[in-house]
Amino acid sequence: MTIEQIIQWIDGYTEIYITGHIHPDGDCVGAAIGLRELLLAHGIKAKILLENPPEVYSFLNGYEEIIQQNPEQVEVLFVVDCNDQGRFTPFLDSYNRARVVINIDHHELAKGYISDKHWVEPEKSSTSEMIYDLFGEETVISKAAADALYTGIIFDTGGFMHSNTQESTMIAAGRLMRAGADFNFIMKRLFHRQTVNKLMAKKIALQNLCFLGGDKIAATMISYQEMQENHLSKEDTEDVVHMLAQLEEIEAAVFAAEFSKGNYKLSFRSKRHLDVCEVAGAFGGGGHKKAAGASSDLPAGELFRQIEKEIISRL
Ligand SMILES: [Mn+2]
Repeated sequence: MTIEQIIQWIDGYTEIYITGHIHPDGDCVGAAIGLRELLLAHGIKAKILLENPPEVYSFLNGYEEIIQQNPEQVEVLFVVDCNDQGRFTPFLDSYNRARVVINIDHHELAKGYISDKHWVEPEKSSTSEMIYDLFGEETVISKAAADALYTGIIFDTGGFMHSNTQESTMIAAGRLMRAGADFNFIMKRLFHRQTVNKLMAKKIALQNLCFLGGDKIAATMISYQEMQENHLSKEDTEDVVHMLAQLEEIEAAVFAAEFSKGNYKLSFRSKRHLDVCEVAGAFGGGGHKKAAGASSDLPAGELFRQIEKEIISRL
């Protein structure tokens, strides 16, 4: 894919927006800001639509201009890092009204998801790495784009730790560093920023920890009531599944977070061969082989019994 091709797709349109998935993460925010900067380098102005972009990304140049409501007029809607129209519900209205929907993602598109144009590369570490590729050799990478794309890459690779990290990822990171990405600041901000609330989330998760499937699965949850009582946000809980996935003895880690009453956001991690994307698929979700997510309205006890069954049948 080239930026010239994408520019052809949007030729003649002026109301251009970029959105991503609900609960936007580092790759989603990074890819959106990076794409906005790339379009700007080609004289095209685009605006970003994301619901509740996490405060941890507020250092990125462009964060302040993120819009949270559907705009009056949308002609082109870029959708980054999101493979399913069920995952950008706040902006479904913009999706329905856009003349051209362009999907850019490193997840396989979900069945039934309709976009006018799509560019999908499942072997890429992150959508941000794909946007980096679009810059090509000729386009100058602004500092804003470098910080944003670096953020997206290290978010999705866990700081170059996950197996999705490739030679191309490191080359991209090196060039982003040369373009001025604040690499050590970003790494510390994303992965080594402890807060009392994050520690409380881990404490509750450890209190609720149990082992399922003959101790092959480490599972925990944080209930809606625990979220409320401890004033925890979704961001405060994001280290929990990683903490469990560090356990040497297990095959899978599962974290169920009841962010809204009666609905559990599920995070799955695989240690070795288990494909948790398939497990998440059994609950209507998806993701990658080693990291996936879903959501469920089942009561906690029943939910964990089903999760155990789905995982054990695949081990
Ligand atoms: Mn991603």
